[in-house]
Amino acid sequence: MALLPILRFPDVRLKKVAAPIAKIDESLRQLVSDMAETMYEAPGIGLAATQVDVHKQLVIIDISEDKSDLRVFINPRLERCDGFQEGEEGCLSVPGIYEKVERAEQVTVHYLDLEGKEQSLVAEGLLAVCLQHELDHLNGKVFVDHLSQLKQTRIKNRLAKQARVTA
Ligand code: GNR
Ligand code: NI
Repeated sequence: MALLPILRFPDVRLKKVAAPIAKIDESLRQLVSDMAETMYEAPGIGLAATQVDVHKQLVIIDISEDKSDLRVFINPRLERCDGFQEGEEGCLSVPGIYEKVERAEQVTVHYLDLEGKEQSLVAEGLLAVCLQHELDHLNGKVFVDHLSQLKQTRIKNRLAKQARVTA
C-alpha cells in the first residue's frame, strides 16, 4: 500500500490524454489499491490515474458515506448522455476551489472491470457527475476548463497565492 502524490492544477501533466489499458495484471491491481488508499485519505469520491501521473484509462469512484462501494472503471467510454444538471464540483487537483459546472443528468458508460469483463452502467445524479469529471481527467481536462477565462485566471492566482502561504 502506498499514498501517491496528486498533481496540482495547472500542472501540464494534467493535460495528457490517457492510453487504453491492454492488460489487467498484478501491477494494475496494485495501482488500483494505491489509488484507493490515496482517494480515501484525501478524502475524495473519485480519482483518475491522470491525477497520480499515470496516463492510462483507469478511474476509481466511491460515493458511499463509509468507503464501502469502490467502483473501478478500466477503459471507460461515455456511450450516452441525457438531460442536464448543475452542481458544485471540487477536485483533488484543484484544492479548495468549488465551482458550479453543467453536466449531463444521466450517462451510460461502457468499461472493463478488474476481471477484464465488459460492463455497462447507467448512472445519474452525483455518480453521473463524478463519472463525467473523471472521464474529463482521462482526456486531459479538469473541471476548471469548463469555466470562463476570467474564473480560470482567478483560480490560478488563488492557487499560486495558497502555494506561497503553505511554502
Ligand atoms: O472528491 C471529489 N469530489 C467531487 C465533488 C463534486 C464533483 C466531482 C468530484 S470528484 C472529486 C475527486 C477528484 O478530483 N476526482 O478527479
Ligand atoms: Ni478531479
